Amino acid sequence: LEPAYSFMVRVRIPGGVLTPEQWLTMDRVAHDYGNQTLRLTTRQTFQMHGILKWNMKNNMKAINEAMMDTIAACGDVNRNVMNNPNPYQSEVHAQVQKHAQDISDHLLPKTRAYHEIWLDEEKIVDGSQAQEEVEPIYKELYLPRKFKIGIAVPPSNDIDVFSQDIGLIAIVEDGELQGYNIAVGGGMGMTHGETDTYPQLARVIGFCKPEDILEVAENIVTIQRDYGNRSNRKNARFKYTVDALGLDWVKSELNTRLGWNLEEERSYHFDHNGDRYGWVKGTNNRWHLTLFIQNGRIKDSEDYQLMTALREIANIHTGDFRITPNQNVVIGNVTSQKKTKINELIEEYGLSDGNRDSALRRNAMACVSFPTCGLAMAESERYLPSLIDKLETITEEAGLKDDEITIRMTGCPNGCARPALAEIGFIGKGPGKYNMYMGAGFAGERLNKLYLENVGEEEILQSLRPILFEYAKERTEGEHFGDYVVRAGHVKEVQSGLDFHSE
Ligand code: SRM
Ligand code: SF4
Repeated sequence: LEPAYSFMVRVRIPGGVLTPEQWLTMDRVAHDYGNQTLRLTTRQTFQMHGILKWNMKNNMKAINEAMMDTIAACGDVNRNVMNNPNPYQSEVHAQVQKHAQDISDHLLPKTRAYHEIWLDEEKIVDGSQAQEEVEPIYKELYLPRKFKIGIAVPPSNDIDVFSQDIGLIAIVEDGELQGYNIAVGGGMGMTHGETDTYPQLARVIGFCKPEDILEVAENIVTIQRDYGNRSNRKNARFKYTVDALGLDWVKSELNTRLGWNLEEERSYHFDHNGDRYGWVKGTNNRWHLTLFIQNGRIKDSEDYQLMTALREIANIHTGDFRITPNQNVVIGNVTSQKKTKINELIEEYGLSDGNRDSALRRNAMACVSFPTCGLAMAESERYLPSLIDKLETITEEAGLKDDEITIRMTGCPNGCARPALAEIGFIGKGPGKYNMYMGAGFAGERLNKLYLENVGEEEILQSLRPILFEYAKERTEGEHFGDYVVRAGHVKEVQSGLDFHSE
């Protein structure tokens, strides 16, 4: 008898945009084959947990029949391409979304192995033919490590553009997309106790026109393919290649490979890296509603029928769904007529558009961690909500109820909820113990710094309480928490990942 091995499946959805029919498919397969929950991820897609080995093939087929797949959602290739769901500027969004989709398609491995294994496509049996299956971009060895690309549309940095291997910043002038600033060498992962591993910010090296974006992305990927560290996996991400060879070298190598030079970077400004909740009207007279989904977990519980509610919305919705980079969902492109019906469902099920939750909670994210993540050292998704309950009591007392402070927690230093870019970050060390970091920029433009090591809940609350009260009293007009704790000297400002571990 074979043991009941169970798997996690991650879907590829560039920019997180899907149709109501696709939403309904995901809902159905989660019930038929998964653990009756869906998990929205920090890279704008779905994960499903608990799929038994003998259900895997049917599960994959059902996803593919709905015109989605799981190709390159994991592995040493380019991962799900992120894009700002941008309900405010729908026309630009459509263009940028197309670029996210094109980059994703262009960098997709060309092998048919996936189709042979999961979709019963006929196998290539002839040896000579098999040898001919060459990956045009990845070649024989693929990349040294995973690779991530995201597009931000200022003023929103919701995709955390500086955490990406390639971060693209859309430059929009007079409502027209001019092109992209190109940032390289960001990433979040590190290993506790190994200071040659660190989170790093991507840095802008230039600008290119929209029509050149595929060529630029491909050539950056091939630089990492050719120069990335293949002997030490812990230093194999592109950020280490960039730091080892230098930004100037990367830029000049890229220009050489392109045969033309990137233009000077254009100016841009980010306001925030979180989501903006509630209804907004887009430029196309359609409405967009961003709903708050705590830590991206979609499930039904006795007092909150979230999964059922979203299914009912999908049943009547004629627009699209957009998974956000902060694990939330936008019900997008809603007509005025459908808006009334959707509002009725929101009321009936008591769904939260963020305004029913505190400013602290709607700016918080946790990675999956226990019980499904094999790399977890401490709780995250299951624990952060109760820590926020306690922090809310403090922020209310301090008069900070409506103040937005970003909090992110991960169960280990891999950084899946991008904790090094949170004004208050918690990174799991062991059961009930976290390293606590403070001082990142509210717009995701600065990393945070270690404040306390290996602390439990009591120490976390005891140490944050006076700082939050002090912040409420001492802050200057509009000053964010992350900026304040740096100014007040609680933590040193981190200019680059190379300073992340310094005293
Ligand atoms: Fe992640 C590995 C979950 C976004 C850095 N990540 C994992 C695995 C697959 C654990 C494993 O390898 O066995 C986790 C599955 C847990 C589970 O039970 O479901 C996992 N990562 C997630 C998700 C679901 C977290 C979430 O709460 O949403 C995110 C899925 C993204 C997606 O849809 O593609 C997720 N992971 C990230 C991000 C954030 C991002 O990409 O914007 C990061 C940091 C950014 C970066 O890559 O630098 C991230 N995950 C990692 C790493 C460390 C990589 C490194 O450079 O060291 C690992 C471990 C590894 O690769 O060896 C990892
Ligand atoms: Fe797992 Fe660590 Fe990623 Fe959390 S940060 S999901 S614990 S790998």
